[in-house]
Amino acid sequence: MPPSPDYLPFHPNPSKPKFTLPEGTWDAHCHVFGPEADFPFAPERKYTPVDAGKDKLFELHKYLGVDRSVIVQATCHGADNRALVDALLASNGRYRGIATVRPDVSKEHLDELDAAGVRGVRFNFVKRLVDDTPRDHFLKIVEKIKPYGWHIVVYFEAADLPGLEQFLIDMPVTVVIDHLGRPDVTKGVDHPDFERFRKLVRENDHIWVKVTCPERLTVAGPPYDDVVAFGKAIVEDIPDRVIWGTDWPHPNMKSHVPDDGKLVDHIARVAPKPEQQRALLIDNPTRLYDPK
Ligand code: 0GY
Repeated sequence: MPPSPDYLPFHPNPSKPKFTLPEGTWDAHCHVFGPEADFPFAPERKYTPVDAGKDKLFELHKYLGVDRSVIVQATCHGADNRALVDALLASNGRYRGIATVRPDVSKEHLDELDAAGVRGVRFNFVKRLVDDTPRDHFLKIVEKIKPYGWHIVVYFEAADLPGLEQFLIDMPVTVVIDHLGRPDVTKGVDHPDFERFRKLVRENDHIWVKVTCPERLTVAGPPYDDVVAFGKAIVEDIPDRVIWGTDWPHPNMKSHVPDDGKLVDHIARVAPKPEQQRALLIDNPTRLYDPK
């Protein structure tokens, strides 16, 4: 499968952020893709990304002022976590990982992932990215990861929340929701759909939210004015259970190429207070990914 012709590569030279990231900042959502020559993409993938290996990621983090990071396994690598593990080992303990595993995953593989820095697994429910998967598949995985103290990261579109809500509430481990639950921002921040999402995360303290991806949620385009109120609402609702990330290298972006410097600047708009920034960028991800 050749690279998708309509999928834009990542920004070759992002701007320098105006917002200075505090020391100890975590980018809690980014990916490594290949390089394909070393780490081939999964045959079952729904898109072929542009190569975006660990060296490019480390370079970007240095440039932006990011100290620590969580690399999330993306669907294009399926359940082959080799590129992820390779990047984690090269980070000398500074980075953590979220893997993808199947229900028949062996204890040896889980041990290997844990030793490399993996702290959770991702369950993807976005229909354009994965085939429909029975709930039982996920429940078997949860039983296997529970003894490691890992959590799950879930990715879904807002329209699918009603069907998933009880599953998330019943999870016996921490749940981290990707990209603000992917609201339809054209409906406005006061729409009952987003109210329902807010209620879910307010009332269930095992549920965390990633305040990420204004570039995906926007309809207006940069500087993502139409997404600010959504991120701000969640930061205000659950200040101790939010984390931030770049989502570099931004797979499947078709409308525009996100400027990672500008994504850093977006933080100050959704978390204007210094104590909110500290929680979002340092204290919360440290508690989740490197507790003492
Ligand atoms: C993201 C978002 C996307 C892709 C994936 O696993 C993936 O392939 O997560 C997307 O296309 O919205 O988090 O990178």
